Amino acid sequence: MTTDKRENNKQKVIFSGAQPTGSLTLGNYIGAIQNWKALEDQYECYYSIVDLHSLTIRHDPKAFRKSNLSFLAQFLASGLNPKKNVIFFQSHVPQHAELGWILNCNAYLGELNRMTQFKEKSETHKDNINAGLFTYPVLQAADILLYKTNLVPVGEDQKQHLELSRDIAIRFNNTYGKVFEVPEIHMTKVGGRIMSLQDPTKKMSKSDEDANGTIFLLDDDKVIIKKLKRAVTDSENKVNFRDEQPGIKNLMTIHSKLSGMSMEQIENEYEGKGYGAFKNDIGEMIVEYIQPFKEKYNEYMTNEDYLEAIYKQGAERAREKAEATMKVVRKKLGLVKF
Ligand code: AQP
Repeated sequence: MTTDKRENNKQKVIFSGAQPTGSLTLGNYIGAIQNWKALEDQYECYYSIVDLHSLTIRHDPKAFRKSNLSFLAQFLASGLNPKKNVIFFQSHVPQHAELGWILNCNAYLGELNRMTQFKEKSETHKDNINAGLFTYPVLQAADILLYKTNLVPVGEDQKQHLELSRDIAIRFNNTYGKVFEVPEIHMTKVGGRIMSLQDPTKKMSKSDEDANGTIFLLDDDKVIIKKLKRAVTDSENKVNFRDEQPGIKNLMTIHSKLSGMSMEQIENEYEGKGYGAFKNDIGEMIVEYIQPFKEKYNEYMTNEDYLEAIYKQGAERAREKAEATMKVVRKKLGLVKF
């Protein structure tokens, strides 16, 4: 954050995060991270690698540590400027867990039971339906509310969780007096939900068992082209943006986000050309688009000292703001000051 931004206390606050599981997908990038960069000059921005959320899934600690640092490098490679944005690991700011507990005491079982992501994840991780998976959206509310966040740039899948954060903020403010801002969702008009290349009724996801459905930003170029070639389409053989052709609709969305072309322009461009050329062009477009990302990522990954300096500085800045909020929260709740 620049000094100007810190001095201007009217500056609106942005918070968003990503879980350091595996590596970023094209869905994460188009739906959320690509938009973050555009906000850094107008807002006070907090971007977190939400490592505590990843603990809801079983993991290998050694691989997890590597994945955490890799995510930091991926955030930076996406172009986020660490001077203008506060970039940090969630676990380095203990106030997240503290507020998470407090908000758990202000969230209802009934509302958590309605969360569709919990239902989906319980299906995928039948052997480990832990309490953390269930209360995950409350920790997410804490992540957001801790910074008195006004806007949360996320993909469409997070809409329901954000509604819950708003409800919890309103409930807390009404019960104990105003502390939190009630956050608004900030979503891209096109590309808020990029779908799996193998099942266009399902969102593209890091943890999809079928890796062919997901483009990872760190995939090899050849793998990307191959995944595009295998993408599920239909037998219409017409590039049209319509609900009856969900596979093509998804590919057109990706095309439009990367080329800047409208759906109509894309339809005209591929009229009479069939799907082969269309898929191949998108594959090449993705490869070209993420080339600079990959180069920067490789540079950052060779410099662990630099990564450490960034996350330490980010944690300090985040803690300062988080602690200021927690002081008020503790007082409102009647907890004795230490
Ligand atoms: N398919 C998607 N299309 C658009 N936006 C998406 N996001 C995720 N998938 C898509 C947005 O990316 C941001 C970071 O997501 P996350 O790391 O918190 O995890 P997630 O939403 O649970 O995404 P994944 O990829 O599906 O992860 P796993 O498989 O680990 O659960 C969020 O803003 C999200 O909306």
